[in-house]
Amino acid sequence: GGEVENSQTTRNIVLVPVATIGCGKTTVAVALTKLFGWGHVQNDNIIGRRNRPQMFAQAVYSALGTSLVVIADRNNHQKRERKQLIADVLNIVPEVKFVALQYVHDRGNYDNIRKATRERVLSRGDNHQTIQAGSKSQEEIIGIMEGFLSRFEPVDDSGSPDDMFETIIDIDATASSRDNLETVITRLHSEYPKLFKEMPSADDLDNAIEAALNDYKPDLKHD
Ligand code: IDP
Repeated sequence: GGEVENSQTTRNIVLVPVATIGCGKTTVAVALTKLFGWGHVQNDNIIGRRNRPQMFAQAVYSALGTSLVVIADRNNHQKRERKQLIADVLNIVPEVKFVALQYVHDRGNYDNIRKATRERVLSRGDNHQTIQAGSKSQEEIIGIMEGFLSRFEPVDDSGSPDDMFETIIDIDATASSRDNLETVITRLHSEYPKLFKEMPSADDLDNAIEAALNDYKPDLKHD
């Protein structure tokens, strides 16, 4: 949609992180829920083994019933996952707008991304929704992380499915979650001003990230 349409948007927005393990997407998602009361769907909200991708999309749809904005918190690092999520949500509710939160993965920057994400996950990995660090060796964890890195497909809005994103917000995977939270909020505010009543202060952002880092108790699904 165009500018006028966007400036009137107040609901039915799905934020779709595009990331690998340890980028900080859950931390930013939790901070956003603390600041704005938005919905947050994680894979570990999904019970059972069958049809998990469809159930994830269903949970996103359900959360839209009570929240203006819902964060679809999984890696969505391949086009196949993004296509499934977008198609399944649109199938239930056609008027949703999708916004990518892309943790940029330029191949030339992989060593810096490895350094940042490993440091975060290996120091606090017991609490990770995808990796239970305590029960795995460092090598196994690094192996799982490398799998996500090698499969990562950048958002490419010149074709399907990424041309379905109305807005693409690029995020620095090596930056702090505090800075990335600000990047996301600033850009959302410029695209969808009606989403916000009062903008949070710098202190509010600090506090939301600190609380997100402290609260952190997800669980251990592998998808
Ligand atoms: P992910 O959802 O992208 O895999 P998170 O689970 O949010 O990433 O973060 C991975 C780990 O790094 C968590 O233990 C989290 O508490 C920690 N973390 C996230 N952001 C920061 C940061 O800015 N500084 C230090 N640690 C962070």
